[in-house]
Amino acid sequence: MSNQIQTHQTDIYKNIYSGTDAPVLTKPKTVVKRPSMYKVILMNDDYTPMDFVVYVLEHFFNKTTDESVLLMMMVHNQGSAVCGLYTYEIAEAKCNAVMECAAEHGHPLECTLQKE
Ligand code: TYC
Repeated sequence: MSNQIQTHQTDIYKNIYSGTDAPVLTKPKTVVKRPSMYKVILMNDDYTPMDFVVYVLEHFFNKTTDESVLLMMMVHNQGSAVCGLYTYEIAEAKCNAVMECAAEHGHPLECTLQKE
């Protein structure tokens, strides 16, 4: 998605006549919108080893080992947890990278995106 910075230019250099015949240039209105943010949600399953989930949280979400263990246990006990908030492209890339890495190691670990 390339809408991180959207310019909205309705009146591009509209000519306004100012009493005389001389044209006056007005500045275009530029509106900068914040990009939408997406939660990456890690899902529990019965098969992925706990230490693999800790590894994933450390390596893909830049968590410390302590944070990763806590978050992994939260997913294990509650079914899911948010492990990061990113713009769409980054959230999607993280999600795909995690599931690809898990599949390469034979684990069914899944994560999903949820718009903030
Ligand atoms: N429930 C898994 C187990 O008991 C551990 C696990 C935790 C799996 C978090 C996935 O996202 C997950 N081995």
